[in-house]
Amino acid sequence: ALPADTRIAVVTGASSGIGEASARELARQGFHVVVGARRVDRLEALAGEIDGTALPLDVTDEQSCAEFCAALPRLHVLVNNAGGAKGTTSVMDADEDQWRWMWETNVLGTLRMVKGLIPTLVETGDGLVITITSIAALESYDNGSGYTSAKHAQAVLHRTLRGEHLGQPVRFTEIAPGMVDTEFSTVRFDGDRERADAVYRGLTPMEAEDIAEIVGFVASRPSHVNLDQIVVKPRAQHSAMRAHRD
Ligand code: 8X3
Repeated sequence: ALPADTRIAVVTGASSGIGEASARELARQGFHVVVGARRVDRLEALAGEIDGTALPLDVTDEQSCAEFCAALPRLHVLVNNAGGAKGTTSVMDADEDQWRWMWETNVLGTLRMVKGLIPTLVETGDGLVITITSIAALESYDNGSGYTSAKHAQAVLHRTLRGEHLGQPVRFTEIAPGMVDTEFSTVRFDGDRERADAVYRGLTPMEAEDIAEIVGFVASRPSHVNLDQIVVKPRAQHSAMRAHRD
């Protein structure tokens, strides 16, 4: 059972990276954090450390989302963090399975979680939805269309909610990071560490904690303040395709 007198936060994709760091940050701020992800071992270890609750969650699975959401009678903060990229190919060489995975995790995953949890956030009386998009939600780049299109769609879904809930006690913040050194590139390149490491070579990327601190800042603003959109990159990154490397 969830503690009765503590504010509750949900973080999806919480088994590593930005999700895990955000869960730790929200716990530090006094939230009881319900962490969701597929990798239950890592989730349970994390929940133990932050005195939170681990619940299995696969955002690509409707049933899994429904069961997860049903376990939350009240909620203050939802962090839509689950997502990712698979592959880098031109549109002409697009792999439909990779596209399906990216649209399922980033777009439909977010859709399922907001449909499942916004009623609870509103009913609780002071809700906040933070969606972690990407600078890929703001730019297009060669060989990235499966990911950039999914991130654009996820961001537009998120921004639409802001208008559709105007007048209700729920806030909406989009955080769009550039390069963060997490499992992101290892997943994108299917476990190829060499290629993944090359993404961050010669520059200092952001760390998951850099984004988690922003999540914490957003979650600690007073209820009448809505940070709509935060774009954040390493100093050495100008845009998705242009970075300075030593
Ligand atoms: C990923 C952003 O800059 O690593 O979401 O392509 S970047």
